Amino acid sequence: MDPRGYISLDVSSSSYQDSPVRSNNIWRKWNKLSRLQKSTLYLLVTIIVFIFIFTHQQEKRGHHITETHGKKLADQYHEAGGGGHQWPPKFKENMQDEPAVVDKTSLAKDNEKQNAAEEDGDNVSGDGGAGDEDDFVDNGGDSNQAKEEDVEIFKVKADSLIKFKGPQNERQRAVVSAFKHAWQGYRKYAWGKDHLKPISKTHQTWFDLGLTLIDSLDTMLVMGLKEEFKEARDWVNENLHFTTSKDVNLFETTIRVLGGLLSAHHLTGDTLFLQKATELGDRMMGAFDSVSGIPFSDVNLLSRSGHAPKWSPDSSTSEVTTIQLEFRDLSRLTGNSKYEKAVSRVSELVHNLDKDTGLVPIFINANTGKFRSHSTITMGARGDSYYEYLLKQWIQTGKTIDYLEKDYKLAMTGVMTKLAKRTVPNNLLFIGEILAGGKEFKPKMDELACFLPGTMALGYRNGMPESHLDFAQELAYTCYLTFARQQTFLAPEISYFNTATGSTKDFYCKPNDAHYLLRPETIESLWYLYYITGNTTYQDWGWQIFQGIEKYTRVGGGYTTISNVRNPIDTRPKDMMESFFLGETLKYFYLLFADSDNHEIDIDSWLFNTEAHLMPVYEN
Ligand code: DMJ
Repeated sequence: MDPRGYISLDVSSSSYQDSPVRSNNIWRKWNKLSRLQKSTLYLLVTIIVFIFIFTHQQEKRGHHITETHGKKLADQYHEAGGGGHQWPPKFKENMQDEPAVVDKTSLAKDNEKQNAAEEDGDNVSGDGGAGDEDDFVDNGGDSNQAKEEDVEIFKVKADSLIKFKGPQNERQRAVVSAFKHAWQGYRKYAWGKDHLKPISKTHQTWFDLGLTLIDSLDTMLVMGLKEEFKEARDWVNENLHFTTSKDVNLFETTIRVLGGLLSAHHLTGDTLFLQKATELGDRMMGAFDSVSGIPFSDVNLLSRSGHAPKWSPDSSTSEVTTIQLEFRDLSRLTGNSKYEKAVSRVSELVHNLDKDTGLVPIFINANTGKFRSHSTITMGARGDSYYEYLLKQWIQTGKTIDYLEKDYKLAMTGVMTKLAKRTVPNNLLFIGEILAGGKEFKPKMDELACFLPGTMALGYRNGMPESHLDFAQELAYTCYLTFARQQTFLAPEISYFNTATGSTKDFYCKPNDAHYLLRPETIESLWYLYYITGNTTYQDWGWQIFQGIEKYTRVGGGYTTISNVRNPIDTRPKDMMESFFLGETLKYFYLLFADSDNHEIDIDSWLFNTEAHLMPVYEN
């Protein structure tokens, strides 16, 4: 014992050098210690060890507490309808003004684990039958199956919600007022139904999925119509169910409903839309259960089984190749890769089929996986959006899938060399069709084909040759003229072009093709061209067409398709307002009329699906 009353441990002479001499010294000193000194040292060491173990335990318990708390939050979130797939819940529940940074990295990581569990035969999404409540059950414990290095990370280019300002000029205000008129009619006479019949003031049912309401959701957001949007959102929450035994068209339901819901989710962060989109996506997966992997055109949402349409054994080529943006986006939002895998396979199968300079016949068989030989090649109905989605898929995936770019480029060469011709007398550019396996050229162009200038301009924006932009501008002019040369300033569904020497008229339309269905394609192309070139002539052309729509299609109950664009005093209204009029036509008008310094949607970060619903561009 130290005379000063302390237990003194003299370690000052200890050397830090590791030598036998040093060990002997320590041992000698230890032996010199009294029993009390030794016991005190034992006690000290024991206390240090105890403190170490205790601290470590606390740390572990801390993690456990966080996990339990997290699980509770997840449960509450799920009970509140938040969608158990999204843990942690990074998305905002409702439309809010400040931007939300969406952490899709952690979302994808979490859900990739679910994929691993599913692939191991543990199907947590409960595909077993109709109305399966387990579709949104949190995957909970099975998550440790995924290896960190297997996780694929998908990042979007845009990292925040867009703040839409509402109309900024007279033309935009006129479009919003048109939208409100259409919406009021729909709200009053056809609420929650597929389409408004604005003259008889009743409704039309196609798939019974509230098509007009869902097609309109993101248009209302773009136009800043918050009140209307909120009411529609409530309808989706309370009334959008997919449990009726109804055959729906896979393509139409995907581009309008799945696309509309995903877009509303992207623009608001509201998980309700993603929850509904996921349920719909799950119910449509049965369409892919064919021998070849090419989907059937129809699927029953209750039984989840797919089948060919009643009128043909085949699916349309454009339909099976125009579902990829939406299903891929759904996979990346939910982290469940099954949707993307199914549609990527379709694209790959079509990629591997023989084509004429990249051009595809319009029918394909779901069982054989082959094109119907000798079917028509066209940029119009049943062919159109195959080409559009080659380009847009390539952009969507950060330009990482080479065959999409190659197929698109080759197809555009095919368009320019095989389908494009010029009229007599004015040398106007148009695109016709190839019939009977290449034996016949038909100088006929659908209004639907007028999407092509917009797509080619977008391609140019993304690195395609300047000749594509030149081609797009010329073709857009012809499309514009199909409107401008009618007294109603509205285009017919189909135009025929004269190429024979001595012709006095560039194009004409047949009585049976003289209807205008409120279609958007030309307006869509004008918008892309205005955005990309800055040329305000495209706005002026659009404004003229808008006047035609106001004058000849507006009726008390909304807007109607008409049977005859050729005679202003005998337009023969058809009593039908198509959902794409609100989803596409009015949206593209509104965007087209934006002032040049006020493009609210950055087209390098966002894509429009073929129904004008917004999908983010991913970096890979
Ligand atoms: C829309 O449903 C889509 O744009 C589709 O790609 C083609 N047809 C209509 C609009 O005309």
